[in-house]
Amino acid sequence: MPRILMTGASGGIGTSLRKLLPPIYPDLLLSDIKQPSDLGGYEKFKAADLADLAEVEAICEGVDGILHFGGYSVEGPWDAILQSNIIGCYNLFEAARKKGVKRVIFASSNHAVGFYPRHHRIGTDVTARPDSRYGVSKVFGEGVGALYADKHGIKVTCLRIGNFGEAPLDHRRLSIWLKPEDLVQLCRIGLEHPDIHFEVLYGASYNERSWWDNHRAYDLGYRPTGRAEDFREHAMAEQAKLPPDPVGDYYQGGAFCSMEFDGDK
Ligand code: 15L
Repeated sequence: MPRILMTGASGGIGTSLRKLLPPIYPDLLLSDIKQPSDLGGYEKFKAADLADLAEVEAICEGVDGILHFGGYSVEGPWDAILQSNIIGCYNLFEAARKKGVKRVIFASSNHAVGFYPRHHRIGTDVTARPDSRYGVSKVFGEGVGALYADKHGIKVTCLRIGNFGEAPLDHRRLSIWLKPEDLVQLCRIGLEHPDIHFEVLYGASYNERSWWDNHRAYDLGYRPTGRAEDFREHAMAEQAKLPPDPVGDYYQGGAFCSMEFDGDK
């Protein structure tokens, strides 16, 4: 039975996956800088600060595969991004190498490519166009993942996650929504598929308005069950409550693009 480590266990994605993963991976070790407030007696948890290599090595001991959801999950001050997503991500891969971890799933983000316009359909092989310091850190993470796959033989899957949740929240999220159960499928592909060396996949459900060519995920067996259009009315009603955002509404990354924006469209 493989031992799986999930970082970011107290975050949004981690909180949801803590409930969905145990039937598939009963030997699940949870980690975060702080313990989840509702930790169950049956759950195993070890705290670690990603910015501290020794602490990260300690949680990687005896682990077969890592789901790396830890780190700063939105745009933020440079120092916070630097500690959690740059140093923290490097530490995660380096600790994995030292401890002989075979597979890593890295939670990348749509914000690694957020400055592609919405009318531009992109695959996973496009040049990075990050829309924020956060997006830059995700490009960095994909780069570190590629290095550790090619140089050290770790099987790495980077998931450019759209918007994770029970339902798409607005017009933009109809294109990028990711249902929790579909993320579980993608994690399983990364942890189990025999053909993985280094992959970048989009973390999106079956969204008719998608801007992304995610055929590689489908080739690896991905069959999403979430359909964003089933929530269209609700998402559009929520969109109607939002003020217009000429920059954010033009680019894939939405408000991450318009934040601090003083460029030219
Ligand atoms: C992300 O990468 C963030 O983690 C999440 O909070 C959302 O902002 C999401 O992208 C999104 O683009 O909607």
